[in-house]
Amino acid sequence: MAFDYDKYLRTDKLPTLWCWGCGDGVVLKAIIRAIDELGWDMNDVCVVSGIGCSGRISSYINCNTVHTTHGRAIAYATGIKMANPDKHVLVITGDGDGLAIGASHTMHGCRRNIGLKHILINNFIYGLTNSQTSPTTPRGFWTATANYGNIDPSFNATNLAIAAGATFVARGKITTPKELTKLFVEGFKHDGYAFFDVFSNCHINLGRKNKMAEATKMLDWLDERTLSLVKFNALDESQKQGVYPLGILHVDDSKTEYTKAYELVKTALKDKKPIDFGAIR
Ligand SMILES: Cc1ncc(C[n+]2csc(CCOP(=O)(O)OP(=O)(O)O)c2C)c(N)n1
Repeated sequence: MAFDYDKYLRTDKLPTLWCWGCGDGVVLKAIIRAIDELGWDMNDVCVVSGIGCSGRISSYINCNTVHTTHGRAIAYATGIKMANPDKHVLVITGDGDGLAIGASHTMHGCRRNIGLKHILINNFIYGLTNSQTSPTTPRGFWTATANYGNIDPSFNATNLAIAAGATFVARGKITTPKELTKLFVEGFKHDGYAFFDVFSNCHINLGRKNKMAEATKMLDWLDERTLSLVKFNALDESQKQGVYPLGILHVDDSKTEYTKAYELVKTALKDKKPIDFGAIR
């Protein structure tokens, strides 16, 4: 039997505003499949997004949603999770949203290890606003703000998340949606900050302006620059430049999730006793 996506969608909002073939739809479907597999009640799910093409996901999924301001989704989501620790709070950002204007929020969400599920849809460009350089735009690419080619080095989002303290860090891509769904299932179960760097396409505002005239060329480009973690680890350091490992890259179950640490603050206040810092890892 065909999977019933309509059960999880605001069908009155369709068709989407996304360009035909945009990876944002693949990510939305993978999120829905993962939620379905986990058997979550949509009343217990909150999807928080920033501004960008990626941010439109919160308009289409049928649960509690907040479409916030550009770069501030993690801040809103932090407040929502603090007030509702038992709810599943997913955050959707673009690479501009989560790594440029909102980079510090991403870092501090990771540092606190608050139990958000942060899906960063990485299409290597500011898509919605027509091709400005983002922190992940590859060097040499034409953008609207780098007409002679981007000179900035490109951010590795998963390295940033691991260094900042996220306790579940993974990379997936839209050309392998089943694997992406599996990553979401694993990360959504994680009790701490789960960060997903999801490589996606923007064939309209990046690909076709960078010698990838056909939409599928950008999908090929995504596949050429990604490989399994096992294969990646077998490469020499010099061969690792410009290629990115896929899969679960980092898990640390030993750290206390932030809302659980905050319970100790509440107890200390109630009992008028010092916080038991020995209980926080
Ligand atoms: C404070 C603020 N600054 C700038 C903008 C304009 N703006 C909207 S979306 C966007 C970038 C979108 O790029 P990205 O976050 O990578 O998401 P994508 O559209 O590619 O999914 C910008 C600069 C805004 N809405 N608000």
